[in-house]
Amino acid sequence: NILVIGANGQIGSVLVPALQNIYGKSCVIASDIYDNGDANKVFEILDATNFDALQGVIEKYKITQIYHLAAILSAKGEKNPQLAWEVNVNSFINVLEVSVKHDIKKVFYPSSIAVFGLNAPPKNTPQNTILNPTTIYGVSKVAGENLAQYYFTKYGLDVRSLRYPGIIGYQSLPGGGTTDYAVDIYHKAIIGENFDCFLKANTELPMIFMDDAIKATIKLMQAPIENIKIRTSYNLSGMSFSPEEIYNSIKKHYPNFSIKYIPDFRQDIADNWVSSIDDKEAVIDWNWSPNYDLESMTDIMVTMLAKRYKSA
Ligand code: VAH
Repeated sequence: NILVIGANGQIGSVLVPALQNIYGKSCVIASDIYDNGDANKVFEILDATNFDALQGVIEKYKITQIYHLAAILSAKGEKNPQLAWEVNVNSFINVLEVSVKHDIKKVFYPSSIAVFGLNAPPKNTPQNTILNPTTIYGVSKVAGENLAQYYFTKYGLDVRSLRYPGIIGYQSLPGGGTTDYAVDIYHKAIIGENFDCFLKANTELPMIFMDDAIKATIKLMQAPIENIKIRTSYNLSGMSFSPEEIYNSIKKHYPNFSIKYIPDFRQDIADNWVSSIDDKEAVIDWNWSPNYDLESMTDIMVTMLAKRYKSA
């Protein structure tokens, strides 16, 4: 059975149905610190910073794989660094420890392009470069990547990881991220409101459409173990764009849509991130290739969200 920790989050909300489609509903155990009432899944309330609670769920459902998606993201983390460290790192250490103890076969760990700072080449950032993140979120993800590699090397635990770019999808709302402007902008266009963007027009960041992020996650986890050469975390790239570029792609559908750029503290976070990613190791090791670019993503986002708001 598969346990998804943080199942109600931006990624978890989409990954759980994707895993249910592959493995069957009864084999996927969704968990989070709160129940969102969606009955379409096997659900357990779980705070993974509590080792005994985590162990109890593992034993109750005879878990053999864990997707650990619980985290406090970059912007929210800066408001409470201690809590972000506790949630992001202590929960992951619990997952690693319980996985060794209960012979869990595979663990997925989400890292992020937030691990890169100003000492990494900003364009086509390579897999192996200096990681000097400026957010506690990025620091916690560098720690997590090295913990993953340590537990693989020392215990043979099959932990696999992706450095997700900013993820954009229509199925769920993100929370507390610096790239989340790129989700909110679609919602504002569709409900006919203007958009106040908290980043400058030319702030180019690495991004990926949700369906590509889910495809990459499943491809990585299903790859033969001998193909996995990176045991910290794989660079992953979908596309890169700036607020101005995504605004212009939406404007083709909503000619009257307007935007104002009002940078806040999240501009400082974005200014310390890279703008595009070289993910050639993912291409070579497990045949990664994204399906979506900005235009095809915008077409789907606009179509799906317009439907959602019409039926609401
Ligand atoms: C954030 N969406 O903005 C996350 C992600 C690369 C960005 O880590 O914090």
